[in-house]
Amino acid sequence: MRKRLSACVAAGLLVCFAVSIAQAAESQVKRPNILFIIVDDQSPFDLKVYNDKSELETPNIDRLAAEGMVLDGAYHMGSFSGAVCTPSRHMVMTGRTVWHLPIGPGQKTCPKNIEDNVMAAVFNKAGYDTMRTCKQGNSYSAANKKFTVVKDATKRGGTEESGSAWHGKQVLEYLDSREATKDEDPFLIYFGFSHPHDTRDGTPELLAKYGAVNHTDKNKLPAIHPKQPALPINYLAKHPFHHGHPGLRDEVSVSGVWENRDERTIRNELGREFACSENIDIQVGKVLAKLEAMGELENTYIVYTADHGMAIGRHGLQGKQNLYQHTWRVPFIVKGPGIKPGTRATGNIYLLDSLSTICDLAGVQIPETSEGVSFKPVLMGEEEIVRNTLFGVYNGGTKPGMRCVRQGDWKLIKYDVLDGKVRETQLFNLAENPNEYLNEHGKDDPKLKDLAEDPAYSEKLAEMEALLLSEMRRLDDPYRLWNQPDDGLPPVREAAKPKKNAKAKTGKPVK
Ligand SMILES: [Ca+2]
Ligand SMILES: [Ca+2]
Repeated sequence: MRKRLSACVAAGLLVCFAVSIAQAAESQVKRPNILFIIVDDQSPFDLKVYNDKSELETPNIDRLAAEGMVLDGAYHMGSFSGAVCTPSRHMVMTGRTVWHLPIGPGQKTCPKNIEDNVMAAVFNKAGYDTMRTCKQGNSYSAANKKFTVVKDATKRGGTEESGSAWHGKQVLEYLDSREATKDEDPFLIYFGFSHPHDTRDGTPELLAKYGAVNHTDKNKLPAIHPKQPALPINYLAKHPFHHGHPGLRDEVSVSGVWENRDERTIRNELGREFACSENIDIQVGKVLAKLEAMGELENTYIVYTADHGMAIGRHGLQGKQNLYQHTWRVPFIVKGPGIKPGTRATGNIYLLDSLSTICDLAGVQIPETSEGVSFKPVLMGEEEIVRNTLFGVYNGGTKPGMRCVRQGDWKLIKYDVLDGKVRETQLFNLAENPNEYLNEHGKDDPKLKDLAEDPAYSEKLAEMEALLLSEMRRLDDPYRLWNQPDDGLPPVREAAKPKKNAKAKTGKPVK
């Protein structure tokens, strides 16, 4: 009897053992899915995970953060065009740096075969099913077309059909069809939204929640409402000097804001932004629930990010054409296999690192044309950062434009615009002054201001100036600022087409 019992136990154990081996083998062959969520124009400081004072409610994004990792140092490298979306989305699709894109002043350095090496092309070759939905325009259409299933349309309305729910529906229907056909291939879904980019027409319920209205009368100010979000912490009624892009759409003609920077306008517009952002969160929640129901949630890397940040009253600015932290930084949250829940890291990543990183996570070969750095080691808790120095540019207006550089706690921003009429330098210690308060914010604490004019920091300023120049040289910035050597650079011809026999350069990881 005893013998029989132990034989039974042994047999049972054997079965268990065999089952767990089979499960292990299955999980080894089952490659992870990628769900890449990218919203249009969102400051990280709108989200509670980056700013606990924010009134925006995003339970599903909070859930991603609680089950994954939040990166505090995620940046977009910048833009040479007022349509900041366009270079940003080229960087996401190619993994190339801002002066090496297939568009813009550095296009002659971009390899001709770049379209075979964009995000969807790479994952198609690796046997992934690829699908996208996103807004149309201000994007990289040749790369977008490479997705096997494309459901693009610009949806910035306040209804199910005209707003963010439409993008969510495309993903849900795609997942339904995979279920119906029992498709077992891994997938890459690029889940883009058209909001919270203006026009920020929210749904009636969410607008009411944030006390906002879809303000359209240019001759009136919107009413103040107690439910509207508070003014941003670094709000100014006016930026202290001209940003250098006369007539810039985002600063003068956004419906509901125009050139107004008063409290009523800004709080109403933030309420609209929040209404649109919460609606996005609702759609994200539906897709997470669907993945869970399909049993795919645990085997999916989910990225949440934006193409760049946004001002909306911060520093007296409204648009995305500046290099303060609210606009240079992007939200970046990743959940997925091997990522410890509820963790944070600095990262020091660029959005353009996304391609190399999702390839690395999926075991897909990183294309040689990508200059991005995989930050998988950060996600796996093995490293805190992937680079020490970060560079940013905005020069879609007058040239050479704005530049910034960050290293450790220190950040330098320079403005050389309007034919030399504006030549400004700002120096911030972000550990002490994370909101980048200027003298105009009127803080009593002498640390809470721009330190560029303070002789006590002249050595630090010189160090940061040298660092900026070295980054501009390293990244092939075709411009120089007033106080930099010209390096014998030829004048930039803005509309230059790539030369027929231009030698293709492959990419190297950019630290
Ligand atoms: Ca955008
Ligand atoms: Ca398939």
